[in-house]
Amino acid sequence: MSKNAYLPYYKTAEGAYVRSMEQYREMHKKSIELPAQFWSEIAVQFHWETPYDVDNFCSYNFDVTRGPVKVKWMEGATTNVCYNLLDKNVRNGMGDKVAFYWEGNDPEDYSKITYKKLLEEVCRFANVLKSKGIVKGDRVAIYMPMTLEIVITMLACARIGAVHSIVFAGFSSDSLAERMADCKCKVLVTADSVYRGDKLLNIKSLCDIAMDKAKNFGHEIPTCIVVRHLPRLYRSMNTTNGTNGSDSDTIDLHSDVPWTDGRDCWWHDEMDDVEPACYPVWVSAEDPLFMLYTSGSTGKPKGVLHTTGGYLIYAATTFKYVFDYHPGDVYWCTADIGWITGHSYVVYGPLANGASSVIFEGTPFYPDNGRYWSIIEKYKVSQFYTAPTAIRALMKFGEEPVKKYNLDTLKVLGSVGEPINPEAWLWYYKHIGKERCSIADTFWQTETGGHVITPLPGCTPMKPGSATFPFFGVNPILLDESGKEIKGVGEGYLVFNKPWPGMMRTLFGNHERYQSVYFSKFPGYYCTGDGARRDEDGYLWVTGRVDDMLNVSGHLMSTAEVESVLTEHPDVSEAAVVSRPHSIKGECLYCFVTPNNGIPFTPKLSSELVKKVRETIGPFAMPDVIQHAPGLPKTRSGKIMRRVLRKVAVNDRDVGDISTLADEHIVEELFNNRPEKT
Ligand code: 6R9
Repeated sequence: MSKNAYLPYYKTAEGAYVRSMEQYREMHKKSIELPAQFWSEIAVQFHWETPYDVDNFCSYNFDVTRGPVKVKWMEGATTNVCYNLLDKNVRNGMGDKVAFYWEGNDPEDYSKITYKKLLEEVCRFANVLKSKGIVKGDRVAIYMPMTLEIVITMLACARIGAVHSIVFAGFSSDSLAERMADCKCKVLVTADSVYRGDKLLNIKSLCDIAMDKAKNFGHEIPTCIVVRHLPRLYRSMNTTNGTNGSDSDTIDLHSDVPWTDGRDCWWHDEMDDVEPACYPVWVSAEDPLFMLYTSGSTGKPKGVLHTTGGYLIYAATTFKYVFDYHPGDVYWCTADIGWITGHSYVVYGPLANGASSVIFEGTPFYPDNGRYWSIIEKYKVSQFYTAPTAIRALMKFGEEPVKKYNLDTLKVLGSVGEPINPEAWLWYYKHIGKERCSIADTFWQTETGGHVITPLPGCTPMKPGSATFPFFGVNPILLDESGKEIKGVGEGYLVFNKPWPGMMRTLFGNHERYQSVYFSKFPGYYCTGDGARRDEDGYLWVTGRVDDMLNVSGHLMSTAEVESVLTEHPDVSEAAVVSRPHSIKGECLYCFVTPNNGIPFTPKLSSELVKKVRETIGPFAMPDVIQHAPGLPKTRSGKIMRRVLRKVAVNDRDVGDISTLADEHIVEELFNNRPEKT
């Protein structure tokens, strides 16, 4: 093993599900060679109303030249995901166990819900949906903050076989309208307003605009159900901050919310007089469970469709092994439920394992920069799952905010969303995990449904920045441009040649596009669109989207590689690198750099960075431009929108659609900050 590998903390502690690389390799081998046997031994823990047939467990075709692409698991079996997440756990004596600790934006605002209570609420809301005419197969759009009601809505859909389509409650009204019209939802479930930090967002007004706009796309939404979240917030804002809503007693909250009679109704009114029991609808293993839009670099967003049986067993199994979740642990994933990470690892995976988790509504910076660490202490969190962008943002404030809290309960630290640069990895490992926690750098996508490349905490020696090895059932392959397999050490397109249970089945209403986006580049393979490198120990290093590659004077390199060098500098908080056309080199490097809090951007810093890249990667990688970036254009899930940076680099203001950015103003600022005035 390479001297750079970090040993997992479980190496010395008994009790992990997978305790050695030998055991991992054996299990992985079985999952690839005997998938039906491997997965049916897992599926047996769940309830199947009509049993699956082990001899016809999985069928698929990945090769477009041989007919339509298809992926099917446990076809013919019937089940209900909600039943498996709630009824089954309640029946097994876990009714009084806490399913979720809810922590509001304001630290004074918190509550919890047990499995039994959650089941009752879900049944109630399933009955509400039924009363609105929702039946199996209908789509329900959800645009909600991180509340317990969003979970209740998802599971109520699953209970009656309806398909939820969540749109992250930070997307613009245009994005919401387009997605609602595309999935032709019959109901929209939302909330009146929400506070993010100290900013009040009027969600319902935005939904009204979106519902109007959807009509322009030819789709009218007959019903909108609204959670009254605002009074809860006014109440809490009063206790901590006298300037916010201090007149809340005198405000008529109902009349403050824009309302269309006949279409809009309050959640609490509807929930008042419905039965707390609802018989689950048994659906086929291949019936849809949910759809979730993910943006493509071109064209309309893609409605990724996940089905029932395979997704259930995959979300459950990845959650159990990747976080090594044991009864008694408290797990916390900071992702918004509006992203796939929230679907699989706030809701479906944890509940399928009978876990207790934290749901957090707020931001890491409110009321101060220690909020994440205070929540870990408060709930005695044992597994914590967040994104590199959050880690880097918090690193900026140094160790002081961390030191105030007791983080001794932590065992596993997860990372997701983009490659984690070694600098951030090491900070996470040292200052949050105190060098005794395992880090799970989980590579996956909306399309994969669950983790596909990830270390396992009990066994995988870690290397900072590497997602390491495939999860069970996943067979990663690297291909070169001509489609030839790269065996051993090398870098290429990351693809898979066989399905795992949790992968997407189609793009909603557009199987053609599904085939052309994911299966046409290399017939016979699912193409992730990411590049990866395999090192001499067989470790996989995901280098980022293939369209984020740079070719400088014939040297191919990934933007992630250069960014990782830049962020190693002690004064740098974040960096993003794009390529710019160059008359001699073909392409050159244009770097955007955000210094740490309080550190000025100086010519000295700039030349140190140029030198550092040159020395670490090589003279060919020497950046042509280092530009000061007070902030980077990020989507609301934290991914850097590099196509915007490429426009800044060439001073082309035709930046295209930037509605999915968390802060659109930063784009103008970057144009104004260009060091070259041409
Ligand atoms: C789960 C999620 C998917 C894209 C993916 C890749 C990047 C995610 C990563 C990672 C390197 C990791 N990505 N996790 N890259 N290491 N651990 O983020 O889904 O929003 O669909 O994004 O994110 O580029 O292709 P999604």
